[in-house]
Amino acid sequence: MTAPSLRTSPEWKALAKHWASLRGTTLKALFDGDAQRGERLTAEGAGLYLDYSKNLITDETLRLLQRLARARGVFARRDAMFRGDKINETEKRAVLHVALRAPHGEVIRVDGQNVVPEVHEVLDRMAAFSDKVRSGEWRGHSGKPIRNVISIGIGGSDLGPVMAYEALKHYSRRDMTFRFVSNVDPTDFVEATRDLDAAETLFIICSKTFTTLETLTNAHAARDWCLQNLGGDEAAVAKHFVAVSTNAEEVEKFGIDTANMFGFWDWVGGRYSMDSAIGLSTMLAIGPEAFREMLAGFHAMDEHFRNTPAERNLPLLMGLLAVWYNDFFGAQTVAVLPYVQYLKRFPAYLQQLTMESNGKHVTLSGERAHYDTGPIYWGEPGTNGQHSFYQLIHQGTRLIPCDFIGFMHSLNPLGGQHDLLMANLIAQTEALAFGKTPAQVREEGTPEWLVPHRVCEGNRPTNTILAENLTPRSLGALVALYEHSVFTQGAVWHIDSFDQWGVELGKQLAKKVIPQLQDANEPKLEHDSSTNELIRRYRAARRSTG
Ligand code: G6Q
Repeated sequence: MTAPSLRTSPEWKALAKHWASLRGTTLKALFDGDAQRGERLTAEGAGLYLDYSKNLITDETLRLLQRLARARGVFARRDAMFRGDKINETEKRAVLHVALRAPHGEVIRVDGQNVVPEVHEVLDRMAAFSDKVRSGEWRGHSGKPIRNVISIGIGGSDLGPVMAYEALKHYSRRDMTFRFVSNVDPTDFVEATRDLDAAETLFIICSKTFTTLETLTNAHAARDWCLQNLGGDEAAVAKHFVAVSTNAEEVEKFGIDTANMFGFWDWVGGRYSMDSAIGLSTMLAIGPEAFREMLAGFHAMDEHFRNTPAERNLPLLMGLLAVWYNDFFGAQTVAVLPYVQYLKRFPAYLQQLTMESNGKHVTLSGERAHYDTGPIYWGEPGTNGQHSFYQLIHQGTRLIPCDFIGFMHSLNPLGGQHDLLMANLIAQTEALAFGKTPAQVREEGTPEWLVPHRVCEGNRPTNTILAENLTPRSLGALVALYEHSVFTQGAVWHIDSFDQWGVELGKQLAKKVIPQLQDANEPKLEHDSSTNELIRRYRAARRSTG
């Protein structure tokens, strides 16, 4: 079925007209006109508080955005996802990361089969394994307990685990070392292992397909390193390697006992897999109980997304606001600014979640999308970013909607530092919204020639997301919030948020270039002149270093 064109739909046209009518409206005027705005335009769910009052919206905007969501079938598509329908149409797969955190007893069917018991079976095996490793019962080849865990994976099999490990470090086993290797750049592996004792090191090879070049290359490097350092006995592999994959055959070929393989399913997309067995490193770090707490946080947000009316539905609101700025204001990016050092890898994680999901220019019906889809997500923790790129957000020529994320309590209280941190978060949203007028600048005694430089126009929209504490549970809820916001955006745009065909081409071409770099004989190069020359230069340099 061909979807009705988004831009010509009455709901879109109404929003375009409404957007034009808002021109000139300031956040100051909106707040002046409604003393309760900062309390009214807020919502809570799954332990998170969202203040979306500092957005360039009115009640009418919200009404029209919700109407758009309905007309675009967002709610029907959401229900189809939770039901296990194959909404990843280009790969003909169900999209069921929500099943990964479904409690015992829930029934979610894929091709007639309830998948929830399988999910719990894997979770239980992960828990049993984690307990063994954490207690020291699991021994390495030479009889030593495991003290180091290295997770090898890339993309969706790496970014989530890295982010979760950093985010939940406070809850992790501090007497164990956790590292992550993703890049095919040998430096990544060498630096991760240089000071470790192989006898105490466990590798988790995380690869859904178990065919990914980078991961398999690093996994082989790990095996060689282990064998070299453990006397060359192949039997060591069974004690120092486990796999997380959907591909038992390839795992076995690599030499990992499939008894030490933790499975997941084709209905879990890589970038939606940190709460599957791909999160085994997270479980080893924080323990099975805390991991289940994280799943409970995810699930609480799933339930919120599924059951809460549109006007109080956090992911829906955030997704629709992202559409609003992306398509009507022409905003190209969204900044995500966590005011918590533990979330330093959260923006990198979100980059993949958002941009691999919604970076599509073709709709589900195969037509070119005549509107902008996925914005660029980026960010850094506050307050660091304030001393770096915030200048552009405050005074640049581009509109950058920002998500500020903060927690009421610090996990590492130190004097009044947490107050300073949170004061900065709150003050930034105030400064971005209301700015500083020329009159205010003059009042400070600023010479006239400097006045324009010091004026901040304001009207920079922000969301503020607050939770009590950074815990496994609140992290789960936060990640699910963004997952479902991404879903909402993709559903409005009628794109497949769950495929990633665009990443294939580069991989295919690299496969052709590899032998051309390594060939002992001069290869016949038939690329464009730039690519040919880059290959020649690299070959020449490679020859000169022997
Ligand atoms: C994520 C993508 C991609 C994938 C990696 C690793 O949604 O599909 O980032 O996770 O390419 O793939 P494997 O897990 O199969 O090694």
